[in-house]
Amino acid sequence: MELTKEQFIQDFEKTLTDKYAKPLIQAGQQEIFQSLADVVKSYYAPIWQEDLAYKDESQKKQAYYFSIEFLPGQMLKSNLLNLGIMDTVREALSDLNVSLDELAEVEPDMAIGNGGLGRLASCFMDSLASKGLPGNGNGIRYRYGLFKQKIIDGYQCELPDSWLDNGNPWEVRRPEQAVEVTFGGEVWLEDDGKGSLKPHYRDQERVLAVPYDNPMVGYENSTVNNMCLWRSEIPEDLDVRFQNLDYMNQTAQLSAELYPDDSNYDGRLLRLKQEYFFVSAGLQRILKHYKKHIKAPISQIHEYVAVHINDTHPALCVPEFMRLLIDDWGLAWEQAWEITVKVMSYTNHTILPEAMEKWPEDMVQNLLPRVYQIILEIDRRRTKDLLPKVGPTLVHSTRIVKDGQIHMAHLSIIGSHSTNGVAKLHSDLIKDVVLHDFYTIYPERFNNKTNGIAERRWLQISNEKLSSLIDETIGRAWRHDLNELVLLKNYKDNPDFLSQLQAVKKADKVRLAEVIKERNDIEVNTEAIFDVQVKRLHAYKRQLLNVLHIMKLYFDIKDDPSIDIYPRVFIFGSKAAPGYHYAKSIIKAINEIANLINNDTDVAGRLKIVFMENYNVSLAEYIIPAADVSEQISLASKEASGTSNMKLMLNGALTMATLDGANIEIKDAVGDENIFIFGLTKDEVYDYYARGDYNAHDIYKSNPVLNRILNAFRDGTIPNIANEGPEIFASLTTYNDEYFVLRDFDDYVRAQAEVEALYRDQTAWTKASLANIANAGRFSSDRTVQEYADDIWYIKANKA
Ligand code: GL4
Repeated sequence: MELTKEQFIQDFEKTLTDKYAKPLIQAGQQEIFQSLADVVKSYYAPIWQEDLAYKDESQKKQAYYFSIEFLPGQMLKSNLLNLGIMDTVREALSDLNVSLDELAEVEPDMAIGNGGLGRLASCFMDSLASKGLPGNGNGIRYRYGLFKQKIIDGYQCELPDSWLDNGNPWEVRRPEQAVEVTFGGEVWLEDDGKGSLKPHYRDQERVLAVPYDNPMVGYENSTVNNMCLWRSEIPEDLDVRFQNLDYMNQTAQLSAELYPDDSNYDGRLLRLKQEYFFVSAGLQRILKHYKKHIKAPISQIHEYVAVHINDTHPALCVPEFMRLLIDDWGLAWEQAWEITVKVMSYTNHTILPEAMEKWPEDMVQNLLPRVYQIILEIDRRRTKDLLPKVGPTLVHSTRIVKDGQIHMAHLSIIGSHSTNGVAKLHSDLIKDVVLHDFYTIYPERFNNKTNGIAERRWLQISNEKLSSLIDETIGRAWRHDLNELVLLKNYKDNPDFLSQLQAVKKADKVRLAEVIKERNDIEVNTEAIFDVQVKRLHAYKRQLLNVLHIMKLYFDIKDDPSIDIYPRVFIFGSKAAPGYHYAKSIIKAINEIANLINNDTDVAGRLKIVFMENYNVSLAEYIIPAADVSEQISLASKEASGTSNMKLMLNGALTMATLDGANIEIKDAVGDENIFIFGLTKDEVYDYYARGDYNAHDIYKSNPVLNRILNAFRDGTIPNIANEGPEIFASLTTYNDEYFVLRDFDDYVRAQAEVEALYRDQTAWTKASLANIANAGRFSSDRTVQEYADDIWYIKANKA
C-alpha cells in the first residue's frame, strides 16, 4: 500500500490519543505498541473486507487448513513487511524517537503450537496469502500457549504462557458466527416418515464455539486471508444454575491449553474433545457459508471447498462432514461419501509409532455417539466392498476400527483423496513400509509435498542485513520468488561480495552474542564457529550425539591443553514435553556440561556451550541468522522432514546432516561439497532392524573414546547429574541405544573435523555458505503451497 511518513504520523498520533488520552511523550511501550497495532489494523482491514467480498462474489474454490497447532510468532513486523510499509513506519517512528525493533519485542509470541508441525502451518498461512491463494486456517484459540521454559539449576521448569493478557490486537471476534458443538448423551435413529432414519439426541452437553478471525496478510498484494481460531464458551441460553461445576470447568478448559507434546500421542479425553471441537465448529462454519453465498447445490461442494487434515488430529473431519451432510443436509450415504472423499485431503507428518493416534472405541462412543456410529458404518461398508477385491488380509490390516481402537491415520487415508508425506524419503517410507497396505489398495492417493519455509519471516524480517546485501547484488525480485537467489552464484568468485557476506554473518553473530550475554551472562567469541542445534528435544533428534562430540573435544583439550582446536560456540535451543522425563534429563546434562566446560581454565574459551532458555519463534529469528553450522543429525528415517534445516541453509549455515528427511533434498540442491554428510543410511538402519544384531554395549566396550565419554556421565566427571547421568548412560548401553547414537559417533566426529578444516579456509567456507543461500529457493513454502494448490486442493490464485 501507499503510505507517506506524514500520513502515518498523523494516523498514529490520533490513534494513541483516541485510545489512551495521552500524548506520545507520556505513553508506555505497551500503549505505543497497541496503538501502532491498531493503526496497522486500520490499514489492512479494508483490504481484508474487500478480499472477503471478492471471495464470495467470484465463487472461487477455497481451501481450509485444519490444524490443532499454529505457530505464527510475533505479527507486527510480518504485517508491516507484507503491507509494504516497514521502512516508512520504521523511519517515521524513529523521527518520533521510537525504535520499531524495541517496540516489536513488546508483542508476545503467538505460540499456539509445539514445533515444526505448527510452524509449518504458519509458514503455509503466510505463503497462501502471499501467493494470492484462497486458503484459510482453522484451529483453536488456546488461552495459554506453549509453556515458557525457565532453566533453574540446569533443569527445565514450565511456566504458563498467558499470551492474551493484553489482548490480541490483530484478531476479530465474531460472536454472530458462533456455532454449537455437542458432546456425550444418547443418540438413537428414528424413521422420519419419509423413508430415512433421523438421529434423535438426549442429554447432550452443549458448548458454544466462538470464532476469532486473524488476518493473514499477503506480501505486497491485495490478499488478506483468514485464520479462524475457535474459543469455547457456555451457550448464553443455558441456565447455569442447573449445570454442574464439572461441565462449567470442562467447557472453559476446551480452549484453555495447548497440549505441550510434539511427535507423541497422549490419549486423554480432553484432547479428543479439543479435536472434535474445532473440527465440528470449522465444518459448520464452512457449510453455513456455503448455504449463504454459494449458488450451487450441496452435491457440488467439492468444487468450492477443500478441507485439509493436518496430521491426524483433525481426522474427525471425515465422519463429522458425513454427519452434517447426511443428518443436516439430507444427503444419502453414498453421495455424502463420494463428496467427502473429494473434499478431504491429509498430510502425514511422522511415522514414529508413539505418535500414531488411536482412540479407544468406548471413549469415542461415549463422547461422540453419532460420530461413532458413522465411523463404524464407514468401516463396515468399506470392508464389505473391498473384501471381494483385495481379500481379508489387506482389508484387516487397513481397517479403521480394530482391536477396540479407532485408527486415525486409517480414517484419514480412507476418507480423503490424497495422502502426502513431507519430504521425498518420508513419502517413500510411507508408501513402501509404514502404510504400504494402503498404498497397495489406493496407489493414486499417495504423493509427496516436500516442506518449505516462509522466506519473509526467515530472511526478510529476521535477517535484514543479508536481505539488503542480496538486494544490492541481484535486485529485489527474489523477494517475490525465492528461486531468484540462484543469481547469487554469479558472485561466488567475487572477493568483494564474499567479504560482504562474511561481514553480514559477523554482524549477525555479534547481535546474537549480545543476546547471549544479556540472557545467559556468557561471553562468546564471535570469531568462533557458531554451531547451532535448535528444535524440540527428542531422543530421535539426537541432541546427545552433539553432546558426546562436545565431550570429545573437551577431553582432547584436557589431554593436551595446547592442542589446536578451532574455537566453537555450541548453541542449543530446545523445549522438552513436560512429561518426557528422558528429554528433560538431557537438558539437565547439557546445562551441567556447559557449566563444566565454560568455566574450565584449560579450555580457555575455545569451547563454549550455550543453552538458550525458552526457544521460540522470536528467539529463532536471532539465532538462525548467526549460525555457521546447522545440526540436522536425527537417525536416518526418523525425522519426517525438518524445517529448521531449511531456515538455517537460507541464512548461509552449512548443514551437518544425516541422510534423513529433507536433508537429502538439501544435499541434492547444494551439492556434496557444500554439506557435511555422515552416519547410517535409512537402509542400513532398516537392515539392523531386520537382523536385530545391533549391540551398543560392544561399541561402548571397544571404543576407548566413547568409553571415556560415557563413563563421564556416571563417575562424577560431569558434576550434578547423579540421577540423569546414569539414566543417560543406561539408555546408551544397557538399553541398547535405541537411536544408534554410538554407532554414528565415529563418523560424526570425522565429519566435524571436516567442518573445522573448511572453516579455517574462510574463503572456501564463505563460498560454500553462498552456495547454500543461492540454492535455497526450492525450500520456499511458496513452492510447497503452490504444489498443494495444483495437485491436491485444485484452487487458483485470486484475480487469476
Ligand atoms: C513433524 C516432523 O517431526 C518434522 O520433521 C516436520 O518437519 C514437521 C512438519 O512437517 O512435522 N511431525 C510432527 S508430529 N512434529 C513435527 O514437527
